[in-house]
Amino acid sequence: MKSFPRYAALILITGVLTLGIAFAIFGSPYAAAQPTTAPIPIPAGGAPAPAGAPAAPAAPGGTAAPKFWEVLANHPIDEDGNFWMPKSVNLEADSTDQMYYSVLALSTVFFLMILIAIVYLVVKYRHRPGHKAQPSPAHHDAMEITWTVIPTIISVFLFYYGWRTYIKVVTPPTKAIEIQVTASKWNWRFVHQNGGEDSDLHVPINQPIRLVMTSTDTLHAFYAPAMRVKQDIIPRRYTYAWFLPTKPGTYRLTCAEYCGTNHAQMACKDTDKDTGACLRRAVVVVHKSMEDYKKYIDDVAPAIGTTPEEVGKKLYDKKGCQSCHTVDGSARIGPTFKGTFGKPRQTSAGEITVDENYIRESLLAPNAKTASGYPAGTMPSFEGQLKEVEIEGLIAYIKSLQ
Ligand code: HEC
Ligand SMILES: [Cu+2]
Repeated sequence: MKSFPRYAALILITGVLTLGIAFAIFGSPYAAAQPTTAPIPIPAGGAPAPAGAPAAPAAPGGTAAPKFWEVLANHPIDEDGNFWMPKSVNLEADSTDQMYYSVLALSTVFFLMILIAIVYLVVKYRHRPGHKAQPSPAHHDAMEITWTVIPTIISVFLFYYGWRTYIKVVTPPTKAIEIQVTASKWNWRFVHQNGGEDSDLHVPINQPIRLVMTSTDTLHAFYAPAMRVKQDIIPRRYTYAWFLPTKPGTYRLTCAEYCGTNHAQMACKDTDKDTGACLRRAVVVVHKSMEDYKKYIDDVAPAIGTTPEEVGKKLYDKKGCQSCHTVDGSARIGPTFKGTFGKPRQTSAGEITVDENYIRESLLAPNAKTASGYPAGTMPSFEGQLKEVEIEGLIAYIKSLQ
């Protein structure tokens, strides 16, 4: 085996044979793409709250008792795992994990083999008195064929396995529970099939979940480590991700594409007043049953029959106002909403009074008058994103915060 063409031929033949055998045993990589789980359709249209429904029971302290899904979302992260990564709770990611651990094991074995050989040979053939350097043999056919054929088989098999896994990951099932995802600076918006929306992602167990994602501003990325899903989100374009959750719980959800100041705190729910650190980030909640998921989406369905103030309070959370504003009097990137209504405010257009018209203008054309002492051009325009009743709701909510 002295010539290059012979080596090339050896690698080619071994490679093609390995690939052929992999196809014969495991089938086409594309065949694995369609998940077998039957999807459950979600009924369209949210259940409106009955007119005159009694208010939620008040907890001691005057605040409404948290809903079951709020309790789940506020629950500490449930992920367990090992030194390498959190345990996968996505059925479709198991093959990815197997691949990862196989490659890790293979690399370890080869690393140790080579390392031991090097140490052994360095010691054995070290320079010492009475020993002369000897010319090394130029070729050893059996050895060269061995170290060509075995690595070729391993690499081609890994290639096949990776191909198959990749196809599975990038081909979302056409029938799945579909959730629209809009990423923005700095919020997540998950809209369910009944129109219900939230900045946490809630999904049922044992169902394929398909995310249809876009961004309103810059690049973001959806990353749920326990689901092994990481996908860029691109403005003016849809990208997809999908997973099949297998274990109820509360899991991490982060943005994995640097998108500005609050990148690490997209849809932060609770900020430490002193340090500004985020105390509760957005999460993925896997509900223990389809019934619980349905109850949840009914709860977050577009509100009919709630007071404008309640609508505004909900929107404050859902539209991500809380990533720049507060309701407790402390300033964030933007002014607090507490105690501002009816008060004078210095703006780029002189002193004005914070009233309904000013709030409306701030929502739809935020740059018309910029509050002095705050960065201009930071407040996003919600033009086209808020219904009339929602603008009213936000105004009513800000008004109520005296
Ligand atoms: C990306 C950060 C950001 C987000 C998100 C955001 N705002 Fe603002 N907002 C600002 C900044 C900064 C200002 C002050 C500068 C200005 O007036 O443009 C401001 C100003 C305002 C004002 C004028 C307040 C005053 O006292 O002068 C109102 C009202 C307002 N925002 C409402 C909202 C509402 C309601 C939402 C959610 C639907 C929201 N904002 C989301 C950054 C943000
Ligand atoms: Cu982001």
